[in-house]
Amino acid sequence: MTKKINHIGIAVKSLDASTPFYCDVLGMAFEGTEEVAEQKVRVAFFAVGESRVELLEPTSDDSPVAKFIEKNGEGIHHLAYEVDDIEKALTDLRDSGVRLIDETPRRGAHGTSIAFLHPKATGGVLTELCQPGDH
Ligand code: CMX
Repeated sequence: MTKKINHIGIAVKSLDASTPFYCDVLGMAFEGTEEVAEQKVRVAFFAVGESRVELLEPTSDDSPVAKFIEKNGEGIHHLAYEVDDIEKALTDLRDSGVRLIDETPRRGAHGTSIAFLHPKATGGVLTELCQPGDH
């Protein structure tokens, strides 16, 4: 079902403040920013081999990422696995009794389809399934 790690999501207070560390210190290639309105975040991607680091900055106080930072501070927020067929993956997980946050896929960055599994069902790791879009 899972093919590879698509990205690791890291919650930050400010993309502008965090970007230089990933670009200038770690030397990762910056791939751009995008607002994901439905998730109330602005994201920036940095390439690491065929995977990415995704920095997540909340765009409102009721963003899930704002709540995460308030409780935990900045840090690793989620792990995203790439799948070929997210609808089938969700059906299989539901049939296996895994607690889903998203029963159906939502729109993620870069035209992806995404869905989250509840951290209480995954050993404490907020887990995202991610099916790439056409671009
Ligand atoms: N990783 C691991 N555990 C987490 C977590 C995270 N990122 N976020 C919350 N939890 C845990 C909490 O610690 C808490 O555990 P305890 O009850 O033991 O304290 C439990 O989950 C419930 O958390 P909460 O703080 O009460 O928060 P909510 O229930 O309101 O929401 C969650 C938690 C995961 C359901 C919610 O954040 C969500 O729906 N997330 C999916 C969407 C999302 O995160 N979008 C942002 C990224 C979008 C993108 O990448 O494009």
